[in-house]
Amino acid sequence: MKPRLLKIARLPAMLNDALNATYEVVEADQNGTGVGQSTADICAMVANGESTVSRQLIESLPALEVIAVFGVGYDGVDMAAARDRGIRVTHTPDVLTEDVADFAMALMLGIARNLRVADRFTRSGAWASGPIAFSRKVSRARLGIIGLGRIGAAIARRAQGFDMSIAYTGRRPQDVEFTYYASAVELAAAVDFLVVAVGGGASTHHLVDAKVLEALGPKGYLINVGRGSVVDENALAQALAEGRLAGAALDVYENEPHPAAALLDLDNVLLTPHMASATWDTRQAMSDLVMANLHAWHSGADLPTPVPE
Ligand code: NAP
Ligand code: 8YV
Repeated sequence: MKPRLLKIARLPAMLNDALNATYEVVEADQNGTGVGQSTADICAMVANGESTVSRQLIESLPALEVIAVFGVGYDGVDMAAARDRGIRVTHTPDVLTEDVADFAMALMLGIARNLRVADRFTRSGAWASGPIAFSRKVSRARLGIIGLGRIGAAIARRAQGFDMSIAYTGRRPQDVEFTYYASAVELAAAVDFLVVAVGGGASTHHLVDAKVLEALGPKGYLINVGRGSVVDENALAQALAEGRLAGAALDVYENEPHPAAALLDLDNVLLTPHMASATWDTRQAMSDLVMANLHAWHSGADLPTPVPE
């Protein structure tokens, strides 16, 4: 008989196929609701960056031993509850870093150079009535990165190719050539483009609030490829609508899959559906890593990529 696994994420076919070959897969929504009554022998779970694995869900699964997150961010998992039960948690670091950094650059260029408006302008025929309005130069601008981790550092490397000056904030300065600011407000005041590359959780909740947006100012741009919870989305929508911020490009939101309604009609906003790591190559690599972690857990071997805590 196949072991039973709970899946609380929409996963690519390549991973679904691999899971189905080894497990009897039980499905529920991204919070684990709808899992039904027969939970007693579920021993493994697969979640993703949009899932919430609450203490209540963990406690409802008495045989659960491992949670494999299809993604690097595991802020959705109640780690204290997992620890209390001795449940192992794994994630997929490194394999997605390049794609997410590439996408951050795409968002930065896209919003600064007004690609969304330009596409509509070209298609609608408005071009025949005159040229499009000027946009904002990215090369040699000042970039600020919140969270100089794997992804933040990869963004910095790409930005060096654009001759941008680079500054960052984090919990502590690192041994790097970039300028460190102790707070997000100080960083925001010193840059043109502020990129969020930090994960979610209590310590980063609304790290980008009204004060940070004010410091970034009417010529500043915010890009978020980290987590929606890091940015106060209502404060952001207000600042954008009132011209107190030049623009924003967001891949992640406080309440996915529902961006704040106030953002939807604004032209100075570029919105994408949490897709920064969604290329064929990377999704294959993430799928392989999820399976490698599950196989290792199953055979009692060392887990390839346990979460660091
Ligand atoms: P990482 O290597 O752990 O980097 C996170 C960085 O954030 C670390 O350098 C850390 O630096 C900093 N940090 C942590 N807590 C902080 C705090 N309270 N205040 C300020 N800085 C803090 O992780 P990663 O692989 O780069 O991934 C980062 C995040 O990107 C993930 O957690 C996930 O949320 C997000 N992500 C999004 C997508 C997407 O599809 N949009 C895809 C992949 C990942 P210090 O320790 O020096 O503070
Ligand atoms: C994925 C992510 O899109 O790695 C993360 O933390 O948020 C993304 O890579 C996500 O896990 C799939 O939903």
